[in-house]
Amino acid sequence: LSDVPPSHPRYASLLTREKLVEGVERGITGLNGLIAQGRGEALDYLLGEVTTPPAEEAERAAAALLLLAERPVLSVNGNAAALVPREMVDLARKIGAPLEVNIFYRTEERVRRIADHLRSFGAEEVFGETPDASVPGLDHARGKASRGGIFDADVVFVPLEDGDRCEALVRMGKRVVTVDLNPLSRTARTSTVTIVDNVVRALPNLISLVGEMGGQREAELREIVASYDNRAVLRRSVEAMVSHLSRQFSTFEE
Ligand code: PTJ
Repeated sequence: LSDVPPSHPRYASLLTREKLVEGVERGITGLNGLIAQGRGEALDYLLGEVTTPPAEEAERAAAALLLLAERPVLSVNGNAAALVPREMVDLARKIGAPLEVNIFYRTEERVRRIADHLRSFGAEEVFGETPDASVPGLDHARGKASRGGIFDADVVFVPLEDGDRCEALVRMGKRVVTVDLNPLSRTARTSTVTIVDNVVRALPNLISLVGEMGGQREAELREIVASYDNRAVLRRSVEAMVSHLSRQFSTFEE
């Protein structure tokens, strides 16, 4: 990271910014991705920049859903490609899922660059460059999808997804897992499992959970999914933000 020492208190956050700037320079991340990251950072600050207990619970349910899925697909946009490319490829390999480049501000050039970027990390199956289907209810560019990929998936992992597109996937009968630092976003409220955590923490957590839970019996995984309540988890995520903020404030008052 240019000239910032690892001892800097905001090193992790600065490193994340740098990765996105590099993503923009390489034509992987859209300029809007920088704005989205700014919003994410502010929300992460409210959480205390840690994986909270409700986020951990969501990550466990997400791992169970992905392990149980018959046709899971991991969707990658410009922000995920810049921040967690290696982890997305690793998770895909661990659960035997393809990746699909699925971007909101679509240009064919950026789709190709993201796909190449994922392949440079060893991705074997990357959909998205030649979409041959569309998600009902979305305009042409936003709805592009691939048969064998997102279009046919039963479980879709879509970190940092737009609300409209998330709703459209749910309407198709898919189970949707998202990562979104905003517990109040439409995506957060619509998804089957919403992980309110930074994608840079959520991905490593998911990879270890999938490894850990891979040996569990199917009935146990089903029980984790059945007892999961996304609304309650979102409420606890909001409460985690509120209590973190008031704890922080009381340390100033002392
Ligand atoms: O590459 P593209 O064209 O697909 O564009 C990707 C972005 C993210 C720009 C696009 O999907 C977009 O505009 O997303 P939104 O509607 O801004 O939503 C992104 C959500 O992700 C917001 O609720 C942010 O708070 C949240 N977010 C941003 N950064 C992170 C995050 N959540 C988790 N980890 C982050 N690092």
